[in-house]
Amino acid sequence: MMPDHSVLVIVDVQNDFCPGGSLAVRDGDAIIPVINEQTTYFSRVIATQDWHPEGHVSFASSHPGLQPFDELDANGISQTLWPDHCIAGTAGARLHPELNQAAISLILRKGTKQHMDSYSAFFENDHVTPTGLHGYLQELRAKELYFCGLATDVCVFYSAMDALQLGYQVYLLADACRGVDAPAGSADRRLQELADAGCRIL
Ligand code: VGL
Ligand code: ZN
Repeated sequence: MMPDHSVLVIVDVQNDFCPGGSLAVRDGDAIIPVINEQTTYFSRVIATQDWHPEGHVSFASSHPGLQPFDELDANGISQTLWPDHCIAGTAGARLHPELNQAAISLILRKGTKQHMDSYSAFFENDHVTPTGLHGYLQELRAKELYFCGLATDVCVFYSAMDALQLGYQVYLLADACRGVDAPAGSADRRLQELADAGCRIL
């Protein structure tokens, strides 16, 4: 059993990021048994959900003439455009049904504002506006954070990077993550960036 100050953070294991979803990550659902096993070792497990309003700034469909994976300058913040995904309250936004939700004590929803995206579990994409997760973890005296989930090169990456910056000891459970990896090789580069910044890849 892991000590009480170690927390498992499950990032965005939602239907839309799994096969059949609107922004499916290849083999995204293959990590679920691995994550479920990990939950048995932690006394505290939290999860995040990407949770967007309809017409969200990150949706290509909100920008006539632009396509998914195009880039946009949204009020000074560079924004990759995606297919519509994880619309609040829809089936695509639900946690995957095979994920062991019984183990999860907090679910944090992010990306809820129309005009700003939030890849990280800690800060919105202005890198300033907090989600509240750091305050929650501080009150619990959490010191070590173990990250897993989807997608390695987007929300897991930005969450783990912010966690390092905030002073946590950060681990990434590589077998319990999958990346969008477009272009191919970008997920591995992100892992290397995390390792260089002090994240331990397990
Ligand atoms: C994510 C793209 C857009 C993620 C969220 O959870 O990694 N990726 N929104
Ligand atoms: Zn999103």
